[in-house]
Amino acid sequence: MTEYRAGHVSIIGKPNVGKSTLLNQLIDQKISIVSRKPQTTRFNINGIKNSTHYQIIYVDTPGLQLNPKYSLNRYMNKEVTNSLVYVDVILFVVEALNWNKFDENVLKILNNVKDKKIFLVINKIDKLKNKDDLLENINDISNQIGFEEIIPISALRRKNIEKLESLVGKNLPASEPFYPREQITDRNERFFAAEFVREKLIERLNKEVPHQLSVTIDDFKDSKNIIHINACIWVEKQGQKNIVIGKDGKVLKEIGINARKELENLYDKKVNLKTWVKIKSKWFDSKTILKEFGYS
Ligand SMILES: Nc1nc2c(ncn2[C@@H]2O[C@H](COP(=O)(O)OP(=O)(O)OP(=O)(O)O)[C@@H](O)[C@H]2O)c(=O)[nH]1
Ligand SMILES: [Mg+2]
Repeated sequence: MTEYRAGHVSIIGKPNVGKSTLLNQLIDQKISIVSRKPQTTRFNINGIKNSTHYQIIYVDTPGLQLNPKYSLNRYMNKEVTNSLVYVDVILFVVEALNWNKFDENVLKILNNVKDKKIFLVINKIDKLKNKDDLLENINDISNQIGFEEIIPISALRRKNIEKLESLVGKNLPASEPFYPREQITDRNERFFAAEFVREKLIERLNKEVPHQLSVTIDDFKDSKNIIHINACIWVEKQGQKNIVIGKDGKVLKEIGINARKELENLYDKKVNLKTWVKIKSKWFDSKTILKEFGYS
């Protein structure tokens, strides 16, 4: 009889390489927000995948930043290093043919990790024009550290996702499952409400504003046929508040509609989402406010 295996698997890498896209594909459900802009993920999120022979708990982490400037950025980096302590396998995600000092920075941390299996996951291979270039790239990277496995994938196009899962499964220790089989994440519904509103904000706004936004859920009432959610969008300055609201409230309305649609999909229930925009100066550099906003 095959022994049942279970364990934790951290997904780490520099910002924007596709870690959250990969997590969502690995568990066949969108729980981690994704965007074209770097520094989208701010919290570790567990995504749980069950099969007959194993339970894999993937931990999506924020993109590791070089020289984090504010308390928020330091918190995000800490989330990454915290995850490395308790996991069995680490997926080091890089983007094909796009190795730079930010990857070097991740590698530096991995060089200090002991007794963990590290996979090199080369993502976005769908973007490659000449696949032969990849071989050279793999050689360059794999000379720097002993990887248990090296696997090229496309998270977006689901290329090699099943193969990656089966390699991960084989490398987990024999163990009882950590979570009930029907559970897919450790995060609650409130968390997703805040995150999906934030995703729609990142999508809609220009590059600068999203880093200075946070979302909290003031009220979450799950009644029989509908969920009522009050979300507060925190910005840093009046100018940003004006941008988020838009002329005649158009931008905020659009964000609200898009977030509601995704949440209705996720909860499989009708959602009534109300949003407010409030200002808190320098919130991202105050440990006290960060705690109030859920960064703890
Ligand atoms: N072409 C291509 N694009 C991808 C692939 N995987 C992810 N992307 C895109 O890359 C961008 C970043 O994806 P995310 O999943 O948010 O990246 P991340 O590593 O979680 O980013 P942070 O949370 O900011 O660290 C998005 O626009 C994705 O659609 C892939 O396999 N191929
Ligand atoms: Mg992410």
